[in-house]
Amino acid sequence: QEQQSLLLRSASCFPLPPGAKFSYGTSGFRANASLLESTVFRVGILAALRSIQTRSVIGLMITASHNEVSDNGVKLADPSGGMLTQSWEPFADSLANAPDPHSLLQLLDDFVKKENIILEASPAAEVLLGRDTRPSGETLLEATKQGITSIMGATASDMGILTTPQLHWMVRAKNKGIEATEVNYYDQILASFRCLLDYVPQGNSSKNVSDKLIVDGADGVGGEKLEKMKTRLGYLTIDVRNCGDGVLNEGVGADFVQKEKVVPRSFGPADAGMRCASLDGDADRLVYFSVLLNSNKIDLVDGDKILSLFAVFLKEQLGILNGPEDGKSNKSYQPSLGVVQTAYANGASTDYLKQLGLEVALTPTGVKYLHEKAAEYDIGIYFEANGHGTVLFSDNFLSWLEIKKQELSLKSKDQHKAALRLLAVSRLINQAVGDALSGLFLVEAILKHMGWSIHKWNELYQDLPSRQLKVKVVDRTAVITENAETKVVNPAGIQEAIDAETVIYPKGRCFIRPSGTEDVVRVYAEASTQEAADSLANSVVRLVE
Ligand code: NG1
Ligand code: ZN
Repeated sequence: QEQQSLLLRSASCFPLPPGAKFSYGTSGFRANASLLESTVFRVGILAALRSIQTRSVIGLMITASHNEVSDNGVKLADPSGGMLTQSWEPFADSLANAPDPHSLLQLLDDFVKKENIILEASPAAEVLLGRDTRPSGETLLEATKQGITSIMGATASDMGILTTPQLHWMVRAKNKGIEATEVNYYDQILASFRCLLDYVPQGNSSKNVSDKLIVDGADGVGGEKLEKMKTRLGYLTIDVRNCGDGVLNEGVGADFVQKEKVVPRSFGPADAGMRCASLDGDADRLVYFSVLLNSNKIDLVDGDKILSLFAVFLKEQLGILNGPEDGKSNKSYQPSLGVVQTAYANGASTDYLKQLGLEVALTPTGVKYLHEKAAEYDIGIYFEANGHGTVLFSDNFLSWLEIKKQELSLKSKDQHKAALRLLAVSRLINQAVGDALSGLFLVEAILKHMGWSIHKWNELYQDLPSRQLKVKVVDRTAVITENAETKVVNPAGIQEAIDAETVIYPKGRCFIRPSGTEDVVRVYAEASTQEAADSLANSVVRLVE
């Protein structure tokens, strides 16, 4: 009773804006910030319920990533640090769209019964809160706290301004009983980074890899955080630009750089040839690039190539670990290594990875699908072409490595080092979600290990020319796909028409899918020349219209 009146009272302070319709997509709820107070209040309630049900700490992040600064958004992190379970998404939708406090209460009542969530006798619930640098974040955070505390016994712990992956990392750590402050995050990343540097092969440590990295912080939270880590890097000097003085995501950031293939603001001809990286607004995406001579164009090193670099390195280390001296005892356990991509991965990257002898799995677009698939391997590497990705290590494999490490310390120096490197990678790279900062330090450590410049790295394979277009349609849900979005099953006949266009072009590949975040159907085409890729994409756009 007391609980009900508390909910009714607080809900009446956050009315639903007229005409608004919210949907919990692959990136949570997103909209113009002025529309979101009722949404974040309700997601606060949802987070408290999830915490009670799972008896764990839940994360709530306020961000709209690479969207313009006037937008904002909210998403939840589950106890493992991953995305909110898909089974709760429909309830999140109905909750966000409930027209008034009474219907909200009714929905909550029904859901709590259905899910067997016992509010009265429930243990304390805790929700960790984070937000990016958007000015609207402060007010939205207050509304969120009201939502959380309108469930009796639930507390909100405000972790301040964070990158999205930092919050996910904290949730994961806290639920494992590990200390989970921002400083712990930096300590863990930097300690494992330095460990990898300690084991760089001697022949390579002297190679001429530039000690300087220039980073575009997208005028968001990532640049700020990188500044805090900068002083503890040893050989590496990082020049952070777009660190918050300009407008967030405007002409800057990983999304801009990857889509436009030109230099972000504050970069120019003077940077030609340098190793550069770009983060997105909440620092969960990372791409590298180098500026072309006398031009504002760039050579893009995208998520596919970061994945390939990680794959080469990890495969090499597994090879050393399985070394000849230890052939017998190893037969009992062969760790599995797999990579996961989406249909947007450049075809040249997929060919390259297969040539390396790796198993390449394809999933639909959306981090939750990639992450889930990657978790099936002992070492699972996943990346979207846009730069979101990470490397997952299975608990089994990590325990085995710990034992192996002891064994090998007396036997083989090389194998021992490989074990130490793999353990360091598992601590450096974020196990909860794709993380631009931890990804950046792993890239830097591997380039140093290999003795590779950004150019050498970029030459692992050559990207096939590609074109991505979007078509505004009345109802994007009319397009239904299968086989990881590579084949259209509805409307009938479209796939045959796409195939008929595609065969005209050497190395042609093309698919369409409904966007999960915008009201459009996306068209992706690839072919042996840019003209051919453009032409294929345009023909298929005409088929969709
Ligand atoms: P949609 O709008 O479903 O294509 C976009 C990105 C995804 C992912 C999500 C979430 C492309 C082609 N799509 O999804 O990779 O990042 O946004 O933010 O880049
Ligand atoms: Zn992001």
